[in-house]
Amino acid sequence: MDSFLTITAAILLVGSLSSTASRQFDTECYTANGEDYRGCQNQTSLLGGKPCLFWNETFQHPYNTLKYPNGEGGLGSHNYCRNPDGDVQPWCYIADHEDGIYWRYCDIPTCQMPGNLGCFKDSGDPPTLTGSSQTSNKLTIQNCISFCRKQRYTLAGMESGYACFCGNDLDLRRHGKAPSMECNHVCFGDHTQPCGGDGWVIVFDTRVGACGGNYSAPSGVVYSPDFPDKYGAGKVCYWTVQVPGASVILFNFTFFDISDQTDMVELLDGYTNQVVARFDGRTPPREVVNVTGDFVILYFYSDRTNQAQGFAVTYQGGFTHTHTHTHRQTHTQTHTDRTNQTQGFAVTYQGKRHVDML
Ligand SMILES: [Ca+2]
Repeated sequence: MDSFLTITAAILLVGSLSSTASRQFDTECYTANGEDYRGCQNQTSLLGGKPCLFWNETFQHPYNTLKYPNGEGGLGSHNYCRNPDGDVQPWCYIADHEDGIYWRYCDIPTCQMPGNLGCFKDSGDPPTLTGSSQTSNKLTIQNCISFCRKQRYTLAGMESGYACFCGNDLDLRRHGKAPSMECNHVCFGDHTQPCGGDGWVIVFDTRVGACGGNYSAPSGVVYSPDFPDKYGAGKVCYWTVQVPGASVILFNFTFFDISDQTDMVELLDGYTNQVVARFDGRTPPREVVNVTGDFVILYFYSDRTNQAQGFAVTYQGGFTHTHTHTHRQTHTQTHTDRTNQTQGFAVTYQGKRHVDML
């Protein structure tokens, strides 16, 4: 826990030093179905939702802490929404039964993977996304994204579990965002993924799950090839992350599922091609990786056997020279911490303020 707090403090410090990095990744979920959600929403929706039952009291149901005593699926002595069974979104048991249903999905505004742009009304005439389309009884989020990406569309939308629409532009004012629950019909090709609803389209950025790309924004997220599907066999992918003016780039693997040690992710110095860090099924990332400089290459390789879901990695450039807006006392403090930080993760910032920000 100490090292986790330390890392978090370091990220926050770098974040606060950066004048241009936006906080675009306030999400608590990096998977499409929120299986990684570990937040604290304990009702089915924030407005007028039903209260969730405690997982250590739901012994009459299949998911409870007696059956899963070691925190599997994020269960514990709490009543927070979770997705322990690979459903399309987090859910919880509720006290009242309606038509024999004793559980409900949770609409969690803070749980939306980067690249999922949201759920939108589709009246069909004209469709919300006006490019190519196809239908498939094997539809998954990624095979729709790939279909659209190959035709150079920037957006891919899934509807009713089997329809895929492509487009380049989404008029948010005209189409108005809907709660995630409207878009949680299962994908016909993968029942753990949400693929829109009847008259509702779930829209993704087609960069999600691409094999390679170039990133230059101050912060961003890179997903493994084919995410949220399993990565394919025999993949060799390179992404460049070049943040002009950054003195350091931090990489945080928010999701990591690689099942063997022949598949791997590496971070290389973009100028020297030296490997800075290497991770595989046996050596998963355990802390934030801090790469000095402004240019990093992310590399992924998979062999022919044992595919898994892959990874989500966020990056954040650090700009050590931009502290003109900080107050003098803070300035001295950040300067000291920054010096420590470039030597690794030696920052021990134990202020409660940072804990609260978690
Ligand atoms: Ca493999």
